Amino acid sequence: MVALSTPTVEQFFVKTCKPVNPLTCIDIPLIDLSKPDSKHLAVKACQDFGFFKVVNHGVPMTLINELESEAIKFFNSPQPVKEKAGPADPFGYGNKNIGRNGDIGWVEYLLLNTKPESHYHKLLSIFEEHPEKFQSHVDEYVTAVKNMACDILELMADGLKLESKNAFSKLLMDEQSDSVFRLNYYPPCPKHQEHEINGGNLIGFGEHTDPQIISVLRSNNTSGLEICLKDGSWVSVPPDSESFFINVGDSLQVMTNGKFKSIKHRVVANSEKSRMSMIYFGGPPLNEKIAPLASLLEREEDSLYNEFTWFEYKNSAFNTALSHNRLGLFEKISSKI
Ligand code: GA4
Repeated sequence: MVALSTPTVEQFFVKTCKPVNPLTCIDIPLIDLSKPDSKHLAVKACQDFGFFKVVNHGVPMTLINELESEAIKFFNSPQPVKEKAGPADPFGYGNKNIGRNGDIGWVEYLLLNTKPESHYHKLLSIFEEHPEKFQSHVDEYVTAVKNMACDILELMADGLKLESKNAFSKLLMDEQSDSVFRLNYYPPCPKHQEHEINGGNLIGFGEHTDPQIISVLRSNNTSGLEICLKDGSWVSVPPDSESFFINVGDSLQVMTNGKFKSIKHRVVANSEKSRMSMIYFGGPPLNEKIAPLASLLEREEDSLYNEFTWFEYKNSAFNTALSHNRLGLFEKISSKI
């Protein structure tokens, strides 16, 4: 059990990584969902990076903007009002403390269960005036983004030539799918002298991979998101409020026997502008067995992972620190030699 005390500014510096500047420049893979050739590009992006940007996604900007402005209104409300919706374990409002293992970041957030109506009691205390409006925008947004995530997962399955196109998407479509929706608000961080001296940045959300199958992120136009390339260098992702960014999660890496990469990413805080992001984490039902798909194992190729249920993985993941290599525990010994 970790005691939660108020963190000092020094604790937020990125200490563990190579200097952040100058960042490597790469072109983030771009998938246009209106183009038929996108399945090959999506597969390549998942193999090379585990990350890509999506345009022509069909999610209405009005819905995105409405939800964003309601969320901003919430994060700008007085601290005691926000605290009424905390703590964020397992769901609710969180401030600087992330997870249960002592991680901190320059971030405030709302963690919500995606099952419709499941938050109504907590939302009642946050949105004293119109909780139902916020709830219905969350439900509508989550449904739209989940549908897009399923289209993308079907595109991937098609690109991988799987017989069942819904091998991945059926896990999100299942009524018991254990998915999560997160609103992250990164207030402008204090300018700090050390900031200039050691070239470090205040950390908004520390480096980690996402445990689920797929993550769908949308942010405002404030930068901060960085992804880690295979050579360990960090790349800043130019924000684009009209597009979505997709991450491969640990569970999809396992189902593809490591062909798709679960990407390490983080968010650095910005001293000029606030950053607001909304992320849908598409997860399988708790009792779902996660293992490499038999049809994806090439002849004589060994499975790299021991089978686990999502419940087992989630339990183990939630007891680790953010930057922990969570999949390591489930790798087959033979594949480590
Ligand atoms: C990362 C992805 C999602 O934001 C999240 C996070 C969760 C949390 O904030 O409680 C975790 C983190 C995330 C992985 C390791 C554990 C659990 C914080 C943490 C230290 C909601 C999730 O599913 O896993």
